[in-house]
Amino acid sequence: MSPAHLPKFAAGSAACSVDRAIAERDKGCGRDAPQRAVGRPDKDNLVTDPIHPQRDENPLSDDKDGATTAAAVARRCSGRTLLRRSAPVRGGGIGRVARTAAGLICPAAIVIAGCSGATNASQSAGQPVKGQPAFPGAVGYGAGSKGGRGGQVIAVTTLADGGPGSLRACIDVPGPRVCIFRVAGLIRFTTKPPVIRNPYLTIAGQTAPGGGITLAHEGGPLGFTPLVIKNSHDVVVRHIRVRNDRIGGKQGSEDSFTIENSEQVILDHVSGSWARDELVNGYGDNDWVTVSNSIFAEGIPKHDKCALLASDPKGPQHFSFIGNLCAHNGDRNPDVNFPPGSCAEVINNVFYNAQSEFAEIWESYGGVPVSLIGNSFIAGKNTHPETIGITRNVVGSKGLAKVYLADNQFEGDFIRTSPLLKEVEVAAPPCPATIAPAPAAQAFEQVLRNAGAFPRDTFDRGILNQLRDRTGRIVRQPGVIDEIAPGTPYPDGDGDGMDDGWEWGHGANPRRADAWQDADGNGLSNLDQFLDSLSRTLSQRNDL
Ligand SMILES: [Ca+2]
Ligand SMILES: [Ca+2]
Ligand SMILES: [Ca+2]
Ligand SMILES: [Ca+2]
Repeated sequence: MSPAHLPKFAAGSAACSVDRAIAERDKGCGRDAPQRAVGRPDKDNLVTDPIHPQRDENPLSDDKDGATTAAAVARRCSGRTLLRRSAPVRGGGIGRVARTAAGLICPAAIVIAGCSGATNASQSAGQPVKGQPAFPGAVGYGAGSKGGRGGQVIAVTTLADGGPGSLRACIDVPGPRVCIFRVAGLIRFTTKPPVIRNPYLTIAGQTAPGGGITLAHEGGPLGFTPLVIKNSHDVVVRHIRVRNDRIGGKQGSEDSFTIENSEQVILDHVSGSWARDELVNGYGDNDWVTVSNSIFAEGIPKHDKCALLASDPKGPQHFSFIGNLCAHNGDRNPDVNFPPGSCAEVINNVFYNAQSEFAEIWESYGGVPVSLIGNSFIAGKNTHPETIGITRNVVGSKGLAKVYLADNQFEGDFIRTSPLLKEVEVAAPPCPATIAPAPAAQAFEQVLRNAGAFPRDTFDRGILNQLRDRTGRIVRQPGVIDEIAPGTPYPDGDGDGMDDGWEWGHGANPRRADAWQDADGNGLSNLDQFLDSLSRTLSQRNDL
C-alpha cells in the first residue's frame, strides 16, 4: 500500500489514549489481573455479564430449551463474574463468593472492579464473554453462541432453493447442526427465503469450494430478507454473502440480514449489499449478539442504511459491532438505540462515505449506554460539510444516553461529533468492552485485510479498493452479482464435514465420522478446529 493510501486521519488523541491504556494494563488492570488480559476467553469456565439488571430477574430456566447457556448463567449472576463450581479460583483476586441455586459461584464483585476507576482500564483489558467461544477468535457479546456444536453435520450439495441437500433443508432441520457446503455459487431463493427458527445452527460458508456462497431472493412479492434469524438462539453464520440484486415487494422486509427476537447470535465475516432496508438489522427482543468482521456496502436509497442495531427493542440487550466496514450508506452507520441496562459497543469499525450521518445515538427507549472506541469515520464523495460523524438524536428522547468515546478518528470535511453529545458523554465505558480495542489506525488496516466473507468476491474487493482510494459513491440501483467460481469440494469420504487430508494431518480418522471428537486433545473438537483453520486460511489470503 502506498503512503497515499494510508489513512489520512486528523490529529487526535489516539496515541495518548493507547499509551494510557497500556500504562493501565501494566499497572495490573490487564496483564496481572485475575482474568486474561486480552481477547480470548479463559478455559476456566468463567462467565461474565458486565451489567444487566433487568435480565437478572429472569430465572435460569427461562433460557430456551432449558439449556444452561452462558447467557443464562450470566443473567443469573448479573453484574458479577461466575465460576462453575469445579473451576479453580485463579490469581487470588476473585474475592468473596456467593453460591447460587444453580450450583454456581458468583463473586461478590466483578473482577475488573479493581480497575474500574480508570477510564482506560477496560480498553486495555477487555472483558470477553466467558464460556467456550463459538469459534477461536469469536468476539463480542455473541461469542458464547453454541451454534450447532455437537450436532449433525449436514452437507449442502445443491444451490437449489429447497429440497434434499439444500441450504434451506439444513436450516429447517431441528436440533444442533452444522451446514457445510459441497457446492459454491449463488443460492437464489425462488420462494420465500427460509427463516432460521430452529436453534443451534452453524452455517459454515468457509467450507464452500471455489468462490463461496452468495444468497439472494427472487425479487417481487417473495423478495424478502435472504437471511433471517427469528425467535431463535445459538446461531453462528460465517463467510456468507447476501446480495439483494432484485427489488422485493416490500421495502421494510428487505434487509440483507435480520436478527429478530433471538439470542446468542454471531454474524462473522459476512457481506451484505443493495438492501432497500437496512443491510443488517436487529429487531425486537434480541440479546447477546455480535456482528463482526463484515462488510455492509451500497444500501439502496432512499433507505440506504448500514446497520440498525436495535429496532423496537423489548428490553436491554448486549450487542457488539466490531471490526466491520459500512461503506456508501447515507446514514445508520450504525444506529444505536437501546434501552437503559443495555451494553452496546461499537469498536474498531470503519465507516466510509456517509451522507446525512455516520453513527446515530438515539434515546427513544430511555437512553442507550454505548461505547464507541477505535472507529474510523471517513468522508467520501457523498459526505458533505453538514454530515455528522457521531450524532445524538434527541427527537422523542425518553432519557439520556451514556456515550463513551475513545480513539475515534475522523477524516474529511464534516461535523465530527454533534454538540449535543457533550451532555451525555461519560468518562468511562458504561460496560467494560468485551475486547481490547486496537488503535483506530490499526483497526482500519485490519478491516481492509480481514473484513467480509471469504473468498472475497469482485464486489467486496471493489468496495475495499474504493475505501483505500477514497473513491466510489452511493449507488441508486442494485448491481449485478459476480460470477462465482464453482471450484472442487475437498474430499470428505466419511461425510463428517472435514477434509480427509486435513484429518490425516491432525490425528482425526478420515474413515470415521469423528467431527466432535478432539483428536489432539487441545480442547477444540476436530470440526471446530477444521472450520477455524479454513476461515483463517481464507481470510489470511491477500484478497484485495
Ligand atoms: Ca429492517
Ligand atoms: Ca472427512
Ligand atoms: Ca473423520
Ligand atoms: Ca482438537
